[in-house]
Amino acid sequence: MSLAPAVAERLAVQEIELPSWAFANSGTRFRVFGQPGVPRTPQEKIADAAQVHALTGLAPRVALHIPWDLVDDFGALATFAADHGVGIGTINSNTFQDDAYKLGSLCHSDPGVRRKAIDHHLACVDVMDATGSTDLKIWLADGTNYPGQDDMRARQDRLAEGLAEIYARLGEHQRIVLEYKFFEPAFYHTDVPDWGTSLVQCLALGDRAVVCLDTGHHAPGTNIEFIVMQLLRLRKLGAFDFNSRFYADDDLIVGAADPFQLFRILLEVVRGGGYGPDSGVTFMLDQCHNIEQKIPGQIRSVLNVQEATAKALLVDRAALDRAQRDGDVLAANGILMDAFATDVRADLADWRESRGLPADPMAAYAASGYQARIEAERVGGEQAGWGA
Ligand code: AOS
Ligand code: ZN
Ligand code: ZN
Repeated sequence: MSLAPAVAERLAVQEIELPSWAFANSGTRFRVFGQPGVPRTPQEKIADAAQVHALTGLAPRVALHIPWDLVDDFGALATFAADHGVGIGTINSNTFQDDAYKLGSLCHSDPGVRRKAIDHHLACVDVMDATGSTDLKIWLADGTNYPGQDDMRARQDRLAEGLAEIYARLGEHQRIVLEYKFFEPAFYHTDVPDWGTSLVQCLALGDRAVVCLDTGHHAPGTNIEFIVMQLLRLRKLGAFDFNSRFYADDDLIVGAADPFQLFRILLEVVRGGGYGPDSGVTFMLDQCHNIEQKIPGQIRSVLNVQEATAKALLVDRAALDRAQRDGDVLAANGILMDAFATDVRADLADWRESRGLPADPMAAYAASGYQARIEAERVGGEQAGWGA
């Protein structure tokens, strides 16, 4: 069996952004295990990401994190990326690692801290201007640990004010992508805990403010595909941070914990018009490879997204519509399960070969000698966030 031409064509437009921090050392709060050959500079992270794209054809952009990827000349960094066959994707801000942000950033009760946080975001838009990036991703660690610690309502108002100033600085082609997360690092309340809060803040800003859904940011048992459906219905889904979780915000390889959930999410993406470069929905990974090798970890991740997408595209829509109209519960469910149970791996290998890509990108990377080269050449790679 081979993929229907329509499915093969749609797979060809898939683009998944890689996070620069996935290539750096990372760990838990207990230990960061260093790995040989990890990048020492933003340029080296981009070079590693370019390997993933060269072997899979799926990852044409690298998302940066400011200040982790700070350089003097971002225009030159974009040129460096282009020379390596990739572009600069989403710019991720960081208002969680400075002492000033202990009690929050855009929501902080001190106007001086809020000013610092707003200015940081304005500087991130400068980076977007210099690199051609169109998305400013805002994830806030803001929240409180104890009831009464701060006024939740006032914090929401301060957030709206700060976001409005940042939004006003955006160019016509640029967007704010506001991420939510139900807990951590704050444990009593979080200022953007859920898609509803992100949505109302985005609605107040305007058309170029959209929600980012990180698949690891929900309580266990949450029906994430329902959220995907609703945000697409409202044209307010702007981006995914894909990863897997078993317990909390585990940032594990996407599709590793629950491939069926990933399939169900992608079904709603396809159903709701969220698939493809013109859909307004950016696919990004937000992962850390704490114990596994990083470049193969990213290769596995984009392949997992592609595999789930292929299965979602396989669903016989006409038959499904019919079964749903007829109220045929088992037939409708069976149509989905048939697509999910289809083993598309050999077809995807053929698909890759037909496009001049290696049939098995994992094996091709292992055979490429790249890993041995970076291990020999790079000494002193740092932890994500504290390098560069
Ligand atoms: C944090 O939990 C979020 O997922 C963010 O997307 C964050 O910016 C990312 O993990 C890198 O720090
Ligand atoms: Zn995220
Ligand atoms: Zn997260």
